[in-house]
Amino acid sequence: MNAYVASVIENVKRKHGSEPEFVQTVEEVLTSIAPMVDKHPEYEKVDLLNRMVEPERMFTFRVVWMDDGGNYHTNTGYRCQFNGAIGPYKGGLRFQKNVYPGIIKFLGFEQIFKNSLTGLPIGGGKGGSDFDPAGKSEGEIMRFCQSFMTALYRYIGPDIDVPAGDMGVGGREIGYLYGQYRRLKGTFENGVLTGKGFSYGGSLTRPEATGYGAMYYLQEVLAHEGEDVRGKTIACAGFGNVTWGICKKARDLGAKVVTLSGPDGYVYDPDGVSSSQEKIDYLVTMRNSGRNLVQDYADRFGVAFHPGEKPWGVKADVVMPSAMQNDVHMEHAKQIVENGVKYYIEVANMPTTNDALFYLMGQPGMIVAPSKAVNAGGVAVSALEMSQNSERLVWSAEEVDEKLKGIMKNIHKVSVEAAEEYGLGYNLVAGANLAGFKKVAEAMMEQGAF
Ligand code: 2IT
Repeated sequence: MNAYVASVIENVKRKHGSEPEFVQTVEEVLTSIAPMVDKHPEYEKVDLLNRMVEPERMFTFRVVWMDDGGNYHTNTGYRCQFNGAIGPYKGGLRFQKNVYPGIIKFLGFEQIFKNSLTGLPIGGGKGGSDFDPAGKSEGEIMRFCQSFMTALYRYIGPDIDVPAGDMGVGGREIGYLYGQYRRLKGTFENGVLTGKGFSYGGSLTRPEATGYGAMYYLQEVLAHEGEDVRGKTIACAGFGNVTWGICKKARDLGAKVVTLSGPDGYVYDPDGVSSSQEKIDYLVTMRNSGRNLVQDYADRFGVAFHPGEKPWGVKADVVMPSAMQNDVHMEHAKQIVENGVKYYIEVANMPTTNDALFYLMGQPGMIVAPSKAVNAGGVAVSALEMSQNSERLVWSAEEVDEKLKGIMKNIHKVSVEAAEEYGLGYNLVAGANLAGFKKVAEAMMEQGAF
Protein backbone atom coordinates (compact mmCIF):
# COMPACT_ATOMS: atom_id res chain seq x y z
CA MET A 1 0.00 0.00 0.00
CA ASN A 2 1.17 3.49 -0.90
CA ALA A 3 2.65 5.12 2.23
CA TYR A 4 0.82 8.41 1.72
CA VAL A 5 -2.54 6.62 1.39
CA ALA A 6 -1.80 4.60 4.52
CA SER A 7 -0.94 7.76 6.46
CA VAL A 8 -4.20 9.46 5.43
CA ILE A 9 -6.22 6.41 6.49
CA GLU A 10 -4.39 6.50 9.83
CA ASN A 11 -5.20 10.21 10.22
CA VAL A 12 -8.87 9.56 9.59
CA LYS A 13 -8.93 6.65 12.03
CA ARG A 14 -7.33 8.78 14.71
CA LYS A 15 -9.55 11.78 14.10
CA HIS A 16 -12.85 10.00 13.51
CA GLY A 17 -12.70 7.07 15.90
CA SER A 18 -16.27 7.74 17.00
CA GLU A 19 -17.53 7.75 13.39
CA PRO A 20 -16.92 4.18 12.20
CA GLU A 21 -19.06 4.48 9.05
CA PHE A 22 -16.93 7.37 7.81
CA VAL A 23 -13.69 5.52 8.57
CA GLN A 24 -15.09 2.50 6.71
CA THR A 25 -15.84 4.36 3.47
CA VAL A 26 -12.54 6.26 3.54
CA GLU A 27 -10.66 2.99 3.95
CA GLU A 28 -12.57 1.36 1.11
CA VAL A 29 -12.16 4.24 -1.35
CA LEU A 30 -8.55 5.09 -0.56
CA THR A 31 -7.47 1.45 -0.71
CA SER A 32 -8.97 1.27 -4.20
CA ILE A 33 -7.29 4.40 -5.50
CA ALA A 34 -3.84 3.67 -4.03
CA PRO A 35 -2.47 2.54 -7.43
CA MET A 36 -3.43 5.93 -8.90
CA VAL A 37 -1.67 7.74 -6.06
CA ASP A 38 1.44 5.64 -6.82
CA LYS A 39 1.38 7.02 -10.34
CA HIS A 40 0.71 10.62 -9.30
CA PRO A 41 3.29 11.79 -6.73
CA GLU A 42 2.00 15.33 -7.27
CA TYR A 43 -1.07 14.43 -5.21
CA GLU A 44 1.03 14.03 -2.10
CA LYS A 45 2.94 17.25 -2.82
CA VAL A 46 -0.28 19.24 -2.46
CA ASP A 47 -1.71 16.94 0.23
CA LEU A 48 -4.68 16.17 -1.98
CA LEU A 49 -5.92 13.20 0.03
CA ASN A 50 -6.10 14.91 3.41
CA ARG A 51 -8.08 17.64 1.64
CA MET A 52 -10.34 15.06 0.06
CA VAL A 53 -11.34 13.53 3.42
CA GLU A 54 -12.00 16.93 5.05
CA PRO A 55 -15.45 18.36 4.20
CA GLU A 56 -15.29 21.84 2.69
CA ARG A 57 -17.98 22.75 5.18
CA MET A 58 -20.23 20.90 7.59
CA PHE A 59 -22.72 22.36 10.00
CA THR A 60 -25.49 21.45 12.38
CA PHE A 61 -28.60 23.41 13.15
CA ARG A 62 -31.44 23.36 15.63
CA VAL A 63 -34.82 22.17 14.39
CA VAL A 64 -37.69 22.83 16.79
CA TRP A 65 -41.19 21.65 15.99
CA MET A 66 -44.49 21.18 17.77
CA ASP A 67 -46.35 17.86 17.78
CA ASP A 68 -50.13 17.53 17.45
CA GLY A 69 -50.52 17.58 21.23
CA GLY A 70 -48.79 20.96 21.52
CA ASN A 71 -45.52 19.54 22.87
CA TYR A 72 -42.20 20.97 21.69
CA HIS A 73 -39.43 18.78 20.28
CA THR A 74 -35.86 19.65 19.37
CA ASN A 75 -33.84 17.75 16.75
CA THR A 76 -30.43 18.25 15.18
CA GLY A 77 -30.23 19.10 11.48
CA TYR A 78 -27.05 18.47 9.43
CA ARG A 79 -25.64 19.50 6.09
CA CYS A 80 -22.24 18.41 4.87
CA GLN A 81 -20.98 20.28 1.80
CA PHE A 82 -18.21 17.80 1.24
CA ASN A 83 -16.68 18.60 -2.13
CA GLY A 84 -17.71 21.26 -4.65
CA ALA A 85 -14.81 20.93 -7.10
CA ILE A 86 -16.89 19.70 -10.05
CA GLY A 87 -20.27 21.30 -9.36
CA PRO A 88 -22.72 22.52 -6.74
CA TYR A 89 -22.94 20.22 -3.72
CA LYS A 90 -25.55 17.59 -4.44
CA GLY A 91 -26.95 14.85 -2.28
CA GLY A 92 -29.90 13.70 -0.28
CA LEU A 93 -31.33 14.39 3.16
CA ARG A 94 -31.85 11.47 5.49
CA PHE A 95 -34.42 11.68 8.30
CA GLN A 96 -33.87 8.74 10.61
CA LYS A 97 -33.39 8.51 14.35
CA ASN A 98 -29.89 7.01 14.08
CA VAL A 99 -28.53 9.96 12.06
CA TYR A 100 -25.33 11.45 13.53
CA PRO A 101 -22.24 13.05 11.95
CA GLY A 102 -20.64 9.69 11.06
CA ILE A 103 -23.63 8.74 8.89
CA ILE A 104 -23.79 12.12 7.17
CA LYS A 105 -20.04 12.10 6.48
CA PHE A 106 -19.95 8.58 5.08
CA LEU A 107 -22.87 9.34 2.79
CA GLY A 108 -21.33 12.66 1.76
CA PHE A 109 -17.96 11.05 0.99
CA GLU A 110 -19.56 8.32 -1.13
CA GLN A 111 -21.62 10.97 -2.88
CA ILE A 112 -18.51 12.79 -4.17
CA PHE A 113 -17.33 9.83 -6.25
CA LYS A 114 -20.81 8.65 -7.20
CA ASN A 115 -21.73 12.07 -8.55
CA SER A 116 -18.45 12.28 -10.42
CA LEU A 117 -19.12 8.88 -12.02
CA THR A 118 -22.42 10.09 -13.49
CA GLY A 119 -20.34 12.33 -15.78
CA LEU A 120 -22.56 15.28 -14.81
CA PRO A 121 -21.39 18.49 -13.06
CA ILE A 122 -22.41 17.81 -9.46
CA GLY A 123 -20.31 17.99 -6.30
CA GLY A 124 -20.83 15.86 -3.21
CA GLY A 125 -23.02 16.70 -0.23
CA LYS A 126 -25.39 15.10 2.24
CA GLY A 127 -27.62 16.11 5.10
CA GLY A 128 -30.46 15.11 7.30
CA SER A 129 -31.68 14.91 10.85
CA ASP A 130 -32.10 12.53 13.76
CA PHE A 131 -35.85 13.18 13.45
CA ASP A 132 -37.75 9.87 13.45
CA PRO A 133 -40.59 9.99 10.91
CA ALA A 134 -42.13 6.72 12.20
CA GLY A 135 -45.67 7.26 13.43
CA LYS A 136 -45.68 11.01 12.82
CA SER A 137 -48.84 12.67 11.52
CA GLU A 138 -49.05 14.61 8.27
CA GLY A 139 -49.09 17.88 10.22
CA GLU A 140 -46.06 16.91 12.28
CA ILE A 141 -44.09 15.98 9.15
CA MET A 142 -45.02 19.28 7.53
CA ARG A 143 -44.07 21.38 10.54
CA PHE A 144 -40.79 19.53 10.94
CA CYS A 145 -39.90 20.05 7.26
CA GLN A 146 -40.80 23.75 7.46
CA SER A 147 -38.67 24.24 10.54
CA PHE A 148 -35.79 22.30 8.95
CA MET A 149 -35.86 24.48 5.84
CA THR A 150 -36.16 27.68 7.85
CA ALA A 151 -32.76 26.85 9.31
CA LEU A 152 -31.19 25.60 6.07
CA TYR A 153 -32.50 27.85 3.29
CA ARG A 154 -29.86 30.56 3.43
CA TYR A 155 -27.06 28.03 2.88
CA ILE A 156 -28.41 26.30 -0.24
CA GLY A 157 -29.42 27.33 -3.77
CA PRO A 158 -29.52 26.05 -7.37
CA ASP A 159 -25.83 26.97 -7.89
CA ILE A 160 -24.73 26.36 -4.30
CA ASP A 161 -26.10 23.16 -2.84
CA VAL A 162 -29.05 21.11 -4.06
CA PRO A 163 -30.52 18.64 -1.55
CA ALA A 164 -32.86 15.77 -2.42
CA GLY A 165 -34.41 12.79 -0.66
CA ASP A 166 -32.85 9.79 1.04
CA MET A 167 -34.30 7.48 3.69
CA GLY A 168 -37.27 9.15 5.39
CA VAL A 169 -37.43 11.92 2.78
CA GLY A 170 -39.65 11.29 -0.25
CA GLY A 171 -41.85 13.38 -2.53
CA ARG A 172 -44.08 14.53 0.32
CA GLU A 173 -41.21 15.89 2.41
CA ILE A 174 -39.54 17.52 -0.60
CA GLY A 175 -42.86 19.28 -1.28
CA TYR A 176 -43.01 20.76 2.21
CA LEU A 177 -39.32 21.67 2.12
CA TYR A 178 -39.70 23.42 -1.23
CA GLY A 179 -42.87 25.25 -0.16
CA GLN A 180 -41.02 26.70 2.80
CA TYR A 181 -37.96 27.62 0.70
CA ARG A 182 -40.19 29.46 -1.78
CA ARG A 183 -42.01 31.26 1.00
CA LEU A 184 -38.76 32.42 2.61
CA LYS A 185 -36.92 33.40 -0.59
CA GLY A 186 -39.88 34.84 -2.47
CA THR A 187 -38.57 33.40 -5.74
CA PHE A 188 -39.48 30.38 -7.80
CA GLU A 189 -36.06 28.74 -7.66
CA ASN A 190 -37.12 25.16 -8.00
CA GLY A 191 -33.61 24.05 -8.97
CA VAL A 192 -32.75 24.20 -5.26
CA LEU A 193 -34.17 20.72 -4.58
CA THR A 194 -34.66 17.58 -6.64
CA GLY A 195 -37.15 14.78 -6.31
CA LYS A 196 -39.94 17.34 -6.56
CA GLY A 197 -43.48 16.57 -7.68
CA PHE A 198 -44.00 16.82 -11.42
CA SER A 199 -46.45 19.73 -11.05
CA TYR A 200 -43.73 22.09 -9.77
CA GLY A 201 -40.63 21.01 -11.65
CA GLY A 202 -39.92 17.41 -10.74
CA SER A 203 -38.50 15.16 -13.43
CA LEU A 204 -40.48 12.26 -14.81
CA THR A 205 -38.80 8.97 -13.85
CA ARG A 206 -36.98 10.46 -10.81
CA PRO A 207 -38.96 8.25 -8.35
CA GLU A 208 -38.02 5.14 -10.34
CA ALA A 209 -34.52 6.24 -11.30
CA THR A 210 -32.41 4.56 -8.59
CA GLY A 211 -34.07 1.17 -9.04
CA TYR A 212 -34.19 1.42 -12.83
CA GLY A 213 -30.57 2.52 -12.95
CA ALA A 214 -29.57 -0.44 -10.77
CA MET A 215 -31.29 -2.83 -13.17
CA TYR A 216 -29.66 -1.17 -16.19
CA TYR A 217 -26.29 -1.54 -14.51
CA LEU A 218 -27.05 -5.20 -13.76
CA GLN A 219 -27.84 -5.67 -17.45
CA GLU A 220 -24.40 -4.32 -18.34
CA VAL A 221 -22.74 -6.73 -15.92
CA LEU A 222 -24.72 -9.67 -17.26
CA ALA A 223 -23.98 -8.69 -20.86
CA HIS A 224 -20.28 -8.63 -19.98
CA GLU A 225 -20.65 -12.25 -18.80
CA GLY A 226 -22.69 -13.26 -21.84
CA GLU A 227 -25.87 -13.65 -19.78
CA ASP A 228 -29.36 -12.16 -19.83
CA VAL A 229 -31.50 -10.73 -17.05
CA ARG A 230 -34.61 -12.57 -18.23
CA GLY A 231 -35.49 -15.42 -15.89
CA LYS A 232 -33.01 -14.39 -13.19
CA THR A 233 -34.10 -14.50 -9.54
CA ILE A 234 -33.06 -11.57 -7.39
CA ALA A 235 -32.82 -11.35 -3.60
CA CYS A 236 -33.51 -7.76 -2.55
CA ALA A 237 -33.68 -6.07 0.82
CA GLY A 238 -35.83 -3.30 2.21
CA PHE A 239 -39.16 -2.30 0.71
CA GLY A 240 -38.56 1.39 0.09
CA ASN A 241 -38.33 3.53 -2.99
CA VAL A 242 -35.23 1.83 -4.39
CA THR A 243 -36.53 -1.73 -4.03
CA TRP A 244 -39.84 -0.61 -5.54
CA GLY A 245 -38.02 0.71 -8.64
CA ILE A 246 -36.04 -2.54 -8.94
CA CYS A 247 -39.28 -4.56 -8.78
CA LYS A 248 -40.94 -2.46 -11.49
CA LYS A 249 -38.00 -2.77 -13.87
CA ALA A 250 -37.47 -6.46 -13.02
CA ARG A 251 -41.04 -7.10 -14.07
CA ASP A 252 -40.51 -5.26 -17.38
CA LEU A 253 -37.32 -7.23 -18.06
CA GLY A 254 -38.67 -10.64 -17.07
CA ALA A 255 -36.64 -11.07 -13.87
CA LYS A 256 -38.07 -12.03 -10.49
CA VAL A 257 -37.51 -10.30 -7.14
CA VAL A 258 -38.12 -12.99 -4.50
CA THR A 259 -37.28 -11.31 -1.17
CA LEU A 260 -37.96 -8.08 0.71
CA SER A 261 -36.84 -7.17 4.21
CA GLY A 262 -37.64 -4.79 7.04
CA PRO A 263 -36.52 -4.19 10.60
CA ASP A 264 -38.84 -7.06 11.62
CA GLY A 265 -37.43 -9.77 9.28
CA TYR A 266 -37.76 -10.82 5.66
CA VAL A 267 -40.39 -12.26 3.33
CA TYR A 268 -39.84 -14.86 0.62
CA ASP A 269 -42.22 -14.73 -2.33
CA PRO A 270 -41.31 -17.53 -4.77
CA ASP A 271 -43.69 -16.14 -7.43
CA GLY A 272 -41.90 -12.81 -7.25
CA VAL A 273 -42.80 -9.45 -5.72
CA SER A 274 -42.40 -8.28 -9.29
CA SER A 275 -45.09 -10.69 -10.51
CA SER A 276 -48.06 -8.33 -10.21
CA GLN A 277 -48.82 -4.64 -10.18
CA GLU A 278 -50.81 -5.14 -6.98
CA LYS A 279 -47.76 -6.45 -5.16
CA ILE A 280 -45.52 -3.68 -6.47
CA ASP A 281 -48.08 -1.04 -5.47
CA TYR A 282 -48.32 -2.61 -2.04
CA LEU A 283 -44.70 -1.61 -1.34
CA VAL A 284 -45.81 2.02 -1.58
CA THR A 285 -48.79 1.33 0.71
CA MET A 286 -46.48 -0.28 3.26
CA ARG A 287 -44.05 2.62 3.16
CA ASN A 288 -46.81 5.23 3.46
CA SER A 289 -48.36 3.43 6.42
CA GLY A 290 -45.37 4.44 8.54
CA ARG A 291 -45.51 1.03 10.27
CA ASN A 292 -42.16 -0.04 8.81
CA LEU A 293 -43.04 -3.75 9.00
CA VAL A 294 -42.45 -6.12 6.08
CA GLN A 295 -44.63 -8.78 7.72
CA ASP A 296 -47.60 -6.83 6.35
CA TYR A 297 -46.64 -8.08 2.87
CA ALA A 298 -46.57 -11.71 4.02
CA ASP A 299 -49.96 -11.35 5.72
CA ARG A 300 -51.48 -9.71 2.68
CA PHE A 301 -50.21 -12.13 0.03
CA GLY A 302 -49.89 -15.34 2.07
CA VAL A 303 -46.14 -15.86 1.68
CA ALA A 304 -43.53 -16.91 4.24
CA PHE A 305 -42.30 -14.40 6.80
CA HIS A 306 -39.03 -15.03 8.63
CA PRO A 307 -38.99 -12.87 11.77
CA GLY A 308 -35.70 -11.37 12.87
CA GLU A 309 -33.77 -12.74 9.87
CA LYS A 310 -32.08 -11.25 6.84
CA PRO A 311 -32.76 -12.60 3.34
CA TRP A 312 -29.14 -13.52 2.53
CA GLY A 313 -29.64 -17.25 3.09
CA VAL A 314 -32.08 -17.46 0.18
CA LYS A 315 -30.76 -19.03 -3.03
CA ALA A 316 -31.00 -16.55 -5.92
CA ASP A 317 -29.04 -15.76 -9.07
CA VAL A 318 -28.43 -12.17 -8.05
CA VAL A 319 -28.16 -10.59 -4.60
CA MET A 320 -29.00 -6.89 -4.42
CA PRO A 321 -28.73 -5.43 -0.88
CA SER A 322 -30.98 -2.44 -1.35
CA ALA A 323 -31.97 -1.48 2.22
CA MET A 324 -29.27 0.29 4.23
CA GLN A 325 -25.61 0.47 5.29
CA ASN A 326 -23.84 -2.54 6.80
CA ASP A 327 -26.70 -4.92 6.09
CA VAL A 328 -24.36 -7.70 4.91
CA HIS A 329 -21.74 -8.93 7.38
CA MET A 330 -19.10 -11.62 7.07
CA GLU A 331 -21.47 -14.40 8.16
CA HIS A 332 -23.95 -13.38 5.44
CA ALA A 333 -21.20 -13.08 2.84
CA LYS A 334 -20.16 -16.66 3.58
CA GLN A 335 -23.75 -17.80 3.19
CA ILE A 336 -24.01 -15.97 -0.14
CA VAL A 337 -20.86 -17.71 -1.37
CA GLU A 338 -22.11 -21.12 -0.16
CA ASN A 339 -25.31 -20.55 -2.11
CA GLY A 340 -23.30 -20.24 -5.31
CA VAL A 341 -24.42 -16.68 -6.04
CA LYS A 342 -22.41 -15.22 -8.90
CA TYR A 343 -23.67 -11.63 -8.90
CA TYR A 344 -23.39 -9.50 -5.80
CA ILE A 345 -24.76 -6.10 -6.79
CA GLU A 346 -24.72 -3.52 -4.00
CA VAL A 347 -27.53 -0.99 -4.21
CA ALA A 348 -27.96 0.76 -0.85
CA ASN A 349 -25.13 3.08 0.17
CA MET A 350 -22.34 0.95 1.69
CA PRO A 351 -24.52 -2.13 2.37
CA THR A 352 -21.49 -4.36 3.00
CA THR A 353 -18.98 -4.26 5.85
CA ASN A 354 -15.43 -3.92 4.50
CA ASP A 355 -14.33 -7.38 5.63
CA ALA A 356 -17.37 -8.94 3.91
CA LEU A 357 -16.83 -6.83 0.79
CA PHE A 358 -13.15 -7.75 0.42
CA TYR A 359 -14.03 -11.41 1.11
CA LEU A 360 -16.68 -11.42 -1.63
CA MET A 361 -14.34 -9.66 -4.07
CA GLY A 362 -11.75 -12.36 -3.41
CA GLN A 363 -14.05 -15.23 -4.41
CA PRO A 364 -13.17 -16.68 -7.81
CA GLY A 365 -16.07 -16.32 -10.22
CA MET A 366 -17.98 -13.87 -8.02
CA ILE A 367 -18.77 -10.48 -9.51
CA VAL A 368 -19.15 -7.62 -7.06
CA ALA A 369 -20.60 -4.28 -8.14
CA PRO A 370 -20.31 -1.27 -5.81
CA SER A 371 -23.25 0.85 -4.69
CA LYS A 372 -21.69 4.14 -5.74
CA ALA A 373 -21.94 2.96 -9.34
CA VAL A 374 -25.10 0.86 -9.13
CA ASN A 375 -27.30 3.44 -7.37
CA ALA A 376 -25.94 6.48 -9.22
CA GLY A 377 -28.99 6.57 -11.50
CA GLY A 378 -30.93 8.33 -8.74
CA VAL A 379 -28.64 11.30 -8.43
CA ALA A 380 -28.03 11.28 -12.19
CA VAL A 381 -31.71 11.88 -12.84
CA SER A 382 -31.62 14.52 -10.09
CA ALA A 383 -28.98 16.29 -12.17
CA LEU A 384 -31.26 15.93 -15.21
CA GLU A 385 -34.01 17.50 -13.11
CA MET A 386 -31.67 20.44 -12.40
CA SER A 387 -31.01 20.83 -16.14
CA GLN A 388 -34.71 20.88 -16.93
CA ASN A 389 -35.35 23.43 -14.16
CA SER A 390 -32.59 25.76 -15.32
CA GLU A 391 -33.79 25.61 -18.91
CA ARG A 392 -37.46 25.86 -17.89
CA LEU A 393 -38.46 22.85 -19.91
CA VAL A 394 -39.82 19.37 -19.41
CA TRP A 395 -38.45 16.17 -20.89
CA SER A 396 -40.70 13.18 -21.55
CA ALA A 397 -40.36 10.02 -19.46
CA GLU A 398 -38.87 8.30 -22.51
CA GLU A 399 -36.24 11.00 -22.96
CA VAL A 400 -35.21 10.81 -19.30
CA ASP A 401 -35.18 7.02 -19.36
CA GLU A 402 -33.00 6.97 -22.49
CA LYS A 403 -30.52 9.36 -20.85
CA LEU A 404 -30.53 7.29 -17.65
CA LYS A 405 -29.77 4.13 -19.61
CA GLY A 406 -26.89 5.86 -21.40
CA ILE A 407 -25.49 7.16 -18.10
CA MET A 408 -25.59 3.71 -16.45
CA LYS A 409 -23.94 2.14 -19.49
CA ASN A 410 -21.22 4.75 -19.34
CA ILE A 411 -20.64 4.31 -15.60
CA HIS A 412 -20.05 0.61 -16.20
CA LYS A 413 -17.78 1.35 -19.16
CA VAL A 414 -15.57 3.94 -17.45
CA SER A 415 -15.29 1.67 -14.39
CA VAL A 416 -14.15 -1.25 -16.54
CA GLU A 417 -11.64 0.95 -18.35
CA ALA A 418 -10.22 2.47 -15.17
CA ALA A 419 -9.70 -0.96 -13.59
CA GLU A 420 -8.05 -2.24 -16.77
CA GLU A 421 -5.76 0.77 -16.93
CA TYR A 422 -4.35 -0.32 -13.57
CA GLY A 423 -4.15 -3.98 -14.53
CA LEU A 424 -6.94 -4.99 -12.15
CA GLY A 425 -9.12 -6.91 -14.60
CA TYR A 426 -12.91 -6.81 -14.31
CA ASN A 427 -12.89 -5.13 -10.89
CA LEU A 428 -15.97 -2.91 -10.74
CA VAL A 429 -15.32 -1.77 -7.16
CA ALA A 430 -11.83 -0.46 -7.80
CA GLY A 431 -12.87 0.77 -11.25
CA ALA A 432 -15.71 2.92 -9.89
CA ASN A 433 -13.48 4.43 -7.21
CA LEU A 434 -10.63 5.11 -9.65
CA ALA A 435 -12.89 6.65 -12.31
CA GLY A 436 -14.90 8.72 -9.82
CA PHE A 437 -11.79 9.92 -8.01
CA LYS A 438 -9.90 10.88 -11.17
CA LYS A 439 -12.21 13.68 -12.26
CA VAL A 440 -12.50 15.21 -8.79
CA ALA A 441 -8.73 15.02 -8.30
CA GLU A 442 -8.11 16.73 -11.65
CA ALA A 443 -10.55 19.54 -10.81
CA MET A 444 -8.97 20.05 -7.40
CA MET A 445 -5.44 20.06 -8.80
CA GLU A 446 -6.40 22.71 -11.37
CA GLN A 447 -8.18 24.92 -8.84
CA GLY A 448 -5.22 25.31 -6.48
CA ALA A 449 -5.10 25.13 -2.70
CA PHE A 450 -8.67 24.86 -1.46
O1 2IT B 1 -27.78 8.46 -2.15
C1 2IT B 1 -28.17 9.16 -3.10
O2 2IT B 1 -27.54 9.25 -4.15
C2 2IT B 1 -29.42 9.92 -2.91
N1 2IT B 1 -30.02 9.81 -1.84
C3 2IT B 1 -29.95 10.79 -4.00
C4 2IT B 1 -29.24 12.09 -4.05
C5 2IT B 1 -29.82 13.07 -5.02
O3 2IT B 1 -29.36 14.21 -4.97
O4 2IT B 1 -30.70 12.74 -5.82
